[in-house]
Amino acid sequence: MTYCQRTLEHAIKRNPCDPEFIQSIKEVLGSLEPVMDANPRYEELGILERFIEPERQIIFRVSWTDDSGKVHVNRGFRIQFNSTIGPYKGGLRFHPSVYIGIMKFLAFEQVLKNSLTGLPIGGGKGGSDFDPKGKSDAEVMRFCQSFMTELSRHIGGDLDVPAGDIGVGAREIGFLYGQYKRIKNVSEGVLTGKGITYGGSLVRKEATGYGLVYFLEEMLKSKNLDIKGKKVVISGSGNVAIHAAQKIQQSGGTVIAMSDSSGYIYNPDGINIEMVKAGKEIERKSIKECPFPSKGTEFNGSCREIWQLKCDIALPCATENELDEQAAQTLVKNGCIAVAEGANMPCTPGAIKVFLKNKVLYGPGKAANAGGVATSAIEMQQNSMRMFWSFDEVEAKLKEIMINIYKKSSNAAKEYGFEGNLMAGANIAGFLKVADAMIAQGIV
Ligand code: NDP
Ligand code: 2IT
Repeated sequence: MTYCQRTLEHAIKRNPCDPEFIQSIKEVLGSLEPVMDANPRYEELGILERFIEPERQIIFRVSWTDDSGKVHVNRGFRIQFNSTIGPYKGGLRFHPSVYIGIMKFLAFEQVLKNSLTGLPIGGGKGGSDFDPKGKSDAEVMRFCQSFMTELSRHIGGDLDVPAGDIGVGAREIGFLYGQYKRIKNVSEGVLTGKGITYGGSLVRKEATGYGLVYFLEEMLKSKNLDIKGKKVVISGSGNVAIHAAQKIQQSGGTVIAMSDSSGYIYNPDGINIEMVKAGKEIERKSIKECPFPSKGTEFNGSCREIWQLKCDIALPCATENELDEQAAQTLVKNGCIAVAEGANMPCTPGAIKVFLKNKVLYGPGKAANAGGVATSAIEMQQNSMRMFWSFDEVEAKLKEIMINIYKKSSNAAKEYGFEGNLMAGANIAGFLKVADAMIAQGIV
């Protein structure tokens, strides 16, 4: 058995109830065989065993009262996975499906993603099984205040800097930040995705979706293609999906479908993204309830069937394992040329195999969606300097970072015998920076 295989066995034994975490470890270790062969020091120094073990895992009770005075108890998490190259950094997810296994997989992915950005940020993730859907603003505020009362003991501008993820947007970040400041009595960049009036950065809101499209452009360029005239299917209709859709339109593509957990909307001539944005982001409705003023827009009540639509490009931007092997085969059969992941781990291992086998351009989430956290790091830079950069300045930095991530992933793939496989390249490039810094810092 190789070092990577032994490490996987070890991980499975130690995390028997965390399938998503094992899935993400397995994918990464699958790319690292040639790296371990080329440098036996990694094994001598136990790098992989250390790399897959979170530095710290925090689980806490979050009690809060609803508007009728009834008491509720949720579970809060923060996984501080790896701080070798900088403070822990990564989002908070509020969704009923949250449990420790999802938190660990997201934090593990974040370590590699943050390394790829080239910026000094370590990896972490957190959240709660609290469901913000259907709650009043006052209930969300009380929950956020209770959550932060405990979390504030464990985070800080130079220690651990959370941000948003599923179910955590501008409203939640505002409530969380207000409570942190009240408890700690300091104004520091302890969260990113803050409002523009109190330390937020321009472009952070748009960054994951825009960055995804910049990455996609690089993927297409490698085959002398571009976005103009392409039909694009995007799953999800949250922060990532909406801004990816906007950028696709600006680049001359047509977004023919978007979804949420209630189903998907489809219009072969292009859907009205501003209406989706208004309905989902401002009115907090489900996509089923959004008005569809553009003629010919249809609704289908099964969100997973979105991949059956014929398209040139697919951008999964909702959640993990939302695109399986069968969906991948349908996309290939329908002539899809590129898939770039806005979500974290949205394609199952079976789906990825289908894409690679059929030479569909495939952009893995840890590279393709890194624009969000990269712009978070740019927000941290501005906070540390007490500066505020213009939209154009931040967007130019984001674009450069995405192009560099593409180059790093593509070059690492080539160097280690995986030419054309951006997943392997992203895993290798992300790993090498952290692993070498771990070696420099001794056995810790
Ligand atoms: P949002 O909460 O803004 O939107 C999430 C979207 O995905 C909604 O349309 C939601 O539908 C849908 N969705 C969520 N869970 C499910 C599910 N189990 N089944 C079907 N649909 C689902 O989150 P984001 O846009 O921020 O996040 C989307 C993805 O992108 C996540 O994987 C996240 O980890 C990843 N990501 C986010 C970044 C960011 O900066 N925000 C950065 C990098 C990655 P509904 O409204 O019906 O619940
Ligand atoms: O998955 C992710 O990269 C995010 N949710 C963004 C993390 C961040 O700290 O901006």
